[in-house]
Amino acid sequence: MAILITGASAGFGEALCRLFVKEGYQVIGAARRKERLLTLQQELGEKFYPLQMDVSDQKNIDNAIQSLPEEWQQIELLINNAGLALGLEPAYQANFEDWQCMIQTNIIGLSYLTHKILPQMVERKNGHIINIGSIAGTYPYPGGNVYGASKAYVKQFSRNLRADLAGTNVRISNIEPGLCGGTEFSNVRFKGDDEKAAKVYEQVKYVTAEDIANIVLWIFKQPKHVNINSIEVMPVAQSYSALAVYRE
Ligand code: NDP
Ligand code: 8X3
Repeated sequence: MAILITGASAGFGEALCRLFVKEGYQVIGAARRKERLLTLQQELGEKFYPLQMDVSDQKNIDNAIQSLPEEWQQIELLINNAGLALGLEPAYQANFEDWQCMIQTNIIGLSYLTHKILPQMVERKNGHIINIGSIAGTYPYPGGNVYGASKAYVKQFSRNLRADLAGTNVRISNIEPGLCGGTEFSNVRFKGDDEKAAKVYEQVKYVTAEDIANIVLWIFKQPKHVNINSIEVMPVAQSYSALAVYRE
């Protein structure tokens, strides 16, 4: 049985691959950048299978999953981690192509892969899907528009999956991280403006990819009769602020 981790070429996904291989699991790491996956394979060895897959393209998902050798086809844990935010402009200035890309990746890609893998889990009466949502799916912020909405989808989709999966033994969890640094998230959001990206993490003791990987492993290692529905995690340095009031 294998663990399928999307978004394995960077950030959370890369840390997840390292941790799960270290724990002795067979790990399929999926992403678009094959060379990154091959470098990871050199580090992790035969327990790691690099799978080039673009989750925003359904045909590509079909082909990638079909290409898996037989001994890698049984998935006991799917970690839907691949995702992105693009831009931080207000909705009236945002680029619609960015919105489409986030919807295609964070919503449609995640749903399609889930739809593809779920039946084998239900048939075996054993499986677990861990989605990577975000605090942005709960707390709105200026410029979060479609990114936050896509993560709200992940939250509610996870809950509704639980409703459908009652009696199947298949577990569903949603992790909602806040400010996490050391990944490419903000470099992607700001489209390669690395200086702007670095400012997001300045003088903050942020949550790391390794912290998230440890939480995912803990969720998965709970006894099979225990389902962690959701976990919201922030750095201690991040907290709430008052609702904004616009004064004329
Ligand atoms: P990174 O940008 O570091 O990593 C994102 C990963 O997703 C990369 O491996 C990238 O690989 C992959 N990816 C993106 N688009 C696609 C695609 N179309 N097909 C396949 N893979 C894709 O980000 P993080 O590790 O920080 O984020 C991981 C997840 O966690 C995301 O869903 C993000 O929304 C969420 N998150 C992040 C937070 C943070 O503060 N960092 C906080 C809350 C949630 P490649 O480009 O090679 O395809
Ligand atoms: C990433 C966290 O607050 O930048 O999902 O949206 S945030």
